[in-house]
Amino acid sequence: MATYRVALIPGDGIGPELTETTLKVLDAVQRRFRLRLKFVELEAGDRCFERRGVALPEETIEAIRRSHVCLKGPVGETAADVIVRLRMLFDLYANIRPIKSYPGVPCLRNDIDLVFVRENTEGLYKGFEFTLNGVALGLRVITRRGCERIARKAFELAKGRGKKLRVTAVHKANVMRVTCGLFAEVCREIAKEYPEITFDEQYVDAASMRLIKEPQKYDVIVTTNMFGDILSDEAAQLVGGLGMAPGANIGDRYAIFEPVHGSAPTRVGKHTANPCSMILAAKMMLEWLSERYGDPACKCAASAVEFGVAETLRKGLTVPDFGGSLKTLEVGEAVAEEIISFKC
Ligand code: GGG
Repeated sequence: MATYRVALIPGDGIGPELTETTLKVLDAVQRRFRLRLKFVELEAGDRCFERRGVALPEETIEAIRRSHVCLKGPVGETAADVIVRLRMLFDLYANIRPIKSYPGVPCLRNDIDLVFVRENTEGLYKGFEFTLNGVALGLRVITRRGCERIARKAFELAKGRGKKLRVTAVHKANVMRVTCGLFAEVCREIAKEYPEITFDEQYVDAASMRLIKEPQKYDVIVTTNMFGDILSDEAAQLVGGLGMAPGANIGDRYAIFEPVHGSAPTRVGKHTANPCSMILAAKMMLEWLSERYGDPACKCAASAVEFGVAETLRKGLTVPDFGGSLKTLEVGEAVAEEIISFKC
């Protein structure tokens, strides 16, 4: 039976509540399937900064390096010092954010199933910002290599999903002719390697509108860093909000899984936050482990977690935001129960 070392960062705000809940789910996974997860709890984020004057300590970075994978809760004001930095340090160039409607969740339509493939290490989030003679400047970095690898990731993902076989590149090449121009040009080039996949392009402003008008038409959306961050929050609202939005930061060697949202400080201690974002991030983590290590137990476990989430939502076993009466941790317990009876 395989054992995986998981670097675990509970984070800030509602992060520890979501982490405790997700651990309940992963405990059921280990009881039901032939796999072991050895968690190594690590510090990072606002609380860590307040206590130690550093948001991302060296030992956290080193522990992630020594782990098979990392599962991270949300962090607050220090997001740029933690997750944005980790993406650069570990070259986690692909930010995968699925947007999917689940039965029982109040959402715009019940047939939404799309995924954002957001470039994660370049663009305006590179952090090249400075002031010069009273003028604040930010550099937007777009490289051919960065565009090639994210575009290829998007096409490979579309092929693997085998659904609508469509990749939509979202950019603003009519205005940002050089940076978005390069991104669009490279996406078109890579599209030629995948003749079985329909490729189209949309300007980011039009895409933000069409996401609301006809979200069911999208399959895989590939885009640059900041556009992807903004559009994926917008799209999450179509399927019930950020509580339903998991995310993966993936490179060639390392991967970090997290809920898309922030630390929601105003909700701390109420125990009403929807934990599905982090539970579904754990499902993505199991999927990645299954692919990376060729482990069928992880694949079954990932399916079980998604089944558990879908079943509990369908039965109304959810938090008050979705009309249920469960606390955050109780949602995890309900998902865990479904996992124990899941047939792979
Ligand atoms: N709007 C959701 C949120 O606050 N997410 C945390 C965040 O800002 N993460 C940085 C990123 O994903 O680039």
